[in-house]
Amino acid sequence: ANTKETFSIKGMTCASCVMRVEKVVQKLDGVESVSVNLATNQAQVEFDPEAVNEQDIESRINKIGFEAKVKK
Ligand code: 9UX
Repeated sequence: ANTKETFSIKGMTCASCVMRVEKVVQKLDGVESVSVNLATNQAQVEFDPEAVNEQDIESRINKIGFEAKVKK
């Protein structure tokens, strides 16, 4: 079953940042959907926890220059 987690993301300053994050996260195997909110600096990601985990998602976002952390 898919799960949905919220991530806080530091460093996004424009709409293109949002697009960049959404594009790379959406491409990860196991990710069903991703929605980034620039105003709140948060992303909601729906994914299959058997295919991809929170750390994979954080790492992918960090790799393009932001600072992501899952919210517990
Ligand atoms: Mo906007 Mo973001 O000019 O990585 S794309 S700051």
